Amino acid sequence: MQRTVVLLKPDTIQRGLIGEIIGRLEKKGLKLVAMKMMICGDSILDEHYAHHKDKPFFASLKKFMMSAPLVCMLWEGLDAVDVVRKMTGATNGRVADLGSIRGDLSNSQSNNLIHVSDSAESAQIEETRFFEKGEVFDWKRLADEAVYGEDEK
Ligand code: FUP
Repeated sequence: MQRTVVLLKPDTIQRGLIGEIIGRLEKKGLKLVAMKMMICGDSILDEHYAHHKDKPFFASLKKFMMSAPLVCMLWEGLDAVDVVRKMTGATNGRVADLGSIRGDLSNSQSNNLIHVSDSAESAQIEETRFFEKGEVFDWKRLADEAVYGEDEK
């Protein structure tokens, strides 16, 4: 099984959409293995958005990400990175496909509700960036029997 990092951004908490987004991930059959609230500081955001540090929107992106707590989660499943990325949709909520989280719930490029890992490699880096080992739970989910076929587990 693969794990992917999901961060619910300040607009999600401000708009009362935490339950809606978590509900979609649960209903898809993904397994929650870590969850906490966190207010990000400068250094973690500099690291997390290093690929955008020279972009004109970098300062406002950081300000937005520090404006309220994030809900940080780790979700597990077969091909979890690709599955959750597809459920999330394109960066800009105005062009993201309907049916995706951003396409259905966001109308903005910056306030797009959710961050998800974009590859298996970044999922591992982001897991250690946002979680201590003791915050990740290895638990037996009975629903796995129903969610996956015998040959997939
Ligand atoms: P994504 O992988 O879809 O989360 O998008 P990126 O990693 O490219 O961008 C990270 C965040 O930067 C986005 F979620 C929102 C913000 N951003 C802007 O505010 N303006 C832009 O033009 C591009 C990204």
